[in-house]
Amino acid sequence: MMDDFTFTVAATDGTARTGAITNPRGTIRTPAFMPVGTAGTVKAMYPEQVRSLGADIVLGNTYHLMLRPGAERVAELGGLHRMMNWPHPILTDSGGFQVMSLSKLRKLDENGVTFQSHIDGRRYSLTPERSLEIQDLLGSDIQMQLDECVRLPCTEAESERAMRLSLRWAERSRQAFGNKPGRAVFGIVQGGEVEAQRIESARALAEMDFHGLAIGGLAVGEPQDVMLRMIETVEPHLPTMKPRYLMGVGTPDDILESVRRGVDMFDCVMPTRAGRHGQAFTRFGKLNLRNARHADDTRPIDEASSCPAARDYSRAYLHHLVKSGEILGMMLLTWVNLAYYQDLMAGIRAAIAEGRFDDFVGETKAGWVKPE
Ligand code: PRF
Repeated sequence: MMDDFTFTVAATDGTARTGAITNPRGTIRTPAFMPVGTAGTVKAMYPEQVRSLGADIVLGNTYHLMLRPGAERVAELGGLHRMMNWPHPILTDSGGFQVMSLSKLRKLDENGVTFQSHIDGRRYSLTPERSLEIQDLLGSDIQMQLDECVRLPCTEAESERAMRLSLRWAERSRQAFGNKPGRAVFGIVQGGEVEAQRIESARALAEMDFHGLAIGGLAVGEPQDVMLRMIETVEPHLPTMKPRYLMGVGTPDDILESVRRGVDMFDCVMPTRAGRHGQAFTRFGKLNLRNARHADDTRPIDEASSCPAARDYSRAYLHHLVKSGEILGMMLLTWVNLAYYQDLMAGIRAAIAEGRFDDFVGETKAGWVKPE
C-alpha cells in the first residue's frame, strides 16, 4: 500500500504524544491546532500570515462551501487550496454538525440529512457518499465522515441512536472513500456522555481502517470534567499509530488537558471569533479590550509576545478600534489570538519531546492570573 499519508509519534510523555502527519502537501506537526477557515478564509487573516504563525493545516467546511460558492464551482476554480491561496494541508468537516447547528427544517433519516440553507432557504441533501464527494471536489486532504452529533444533555437512548447511525454512516463512508492517493478519511466517535457507548463506537471505528479517528459530540454543552472523562474512556480503544482529533475544542485549558489524555489535533473558532469580539488570549489569561479600563492604557497587550500585534499597539488604541467596530481591531486581535494558540502548540510539542509536559502545563496555567 502506498504510504503517502503517514503518522509518526516521535515522543510520548505519559499519554501525551508529539509527532507528525505527512501527506503530499506538507507536514503537520502534532499536537496541532487547525485555525478554522469555514467559508474559504480564516476570517480577518491573510493566508500567508496564518502560515507564518506556525499553522500547518486549516479547516474548511463542507456545509458552508456547498451552499456558497458551491462545491462544483470550487472545483472549477482549481480546488479550495488554489481558491484560498493556501497550498498547505486542509481538513474539511463533513457537514452534519453544521446542518444541525445552522440550517432550518432539517430532516434526518438512515440515508442522510436534508435541510434548508441558512442563506437562501434552498433545499439540499447530504448523504455520507455526497459529503465525501463534495470534500473531494474541494480537494480536501483530510476528509471527515458524515456523522450525527447530539447536544448534551440528552437521553441515553438518543445518544445511542445517533452513535449507531454514525457507525453505519462510517461504514458507508469508508467504503465510498476507497483509496485516494494522498488523501485521508477519518471516522468520528460518538456516544454522548455514556462510557459504554463511547467504547462501542471507538472499537467499531478502530476496525474500519480509517487513516485517523476523531472524537466528536463533545464540547456541546457538558462540563469540562465530563468531556475529559469521555476522552479518557475512549483513548485506550483508539489505535496508537493513528492521529486522534478532538473536534471543535477548545479553550487553551481544554487543549492542555486533552493533549495530556492523548489527543493530537484540534480545531476551534475560539481564537478567531473571540478576536472579532474584542477579546485577546495572552500569557496572563484573557483580556477584554471592550472594557473601559483600557481606554487610557498605553501598554501593549504583551511586550514579550512573538506577535507584532501584541507588541506594537497600545491597549488604548485597540480599545478604540474595538469600540468603533473598526476592521483593523478584528485583524489585530485575531492575529494576537492565533499567535497565542500556535505558540501554545509549539510549547506543548517541545515540552512533550523533552519529557516535561506536566511542568509545562503547570507553568502555563500559573501564568493565567488576571492580566488587568
Ligand atoms: N462532528 C462533526 N463536526 C464537529 C463535531 C462533531 O461531533 C463537533 C463537536 N464538538 C464539532 N465539530 N462532524
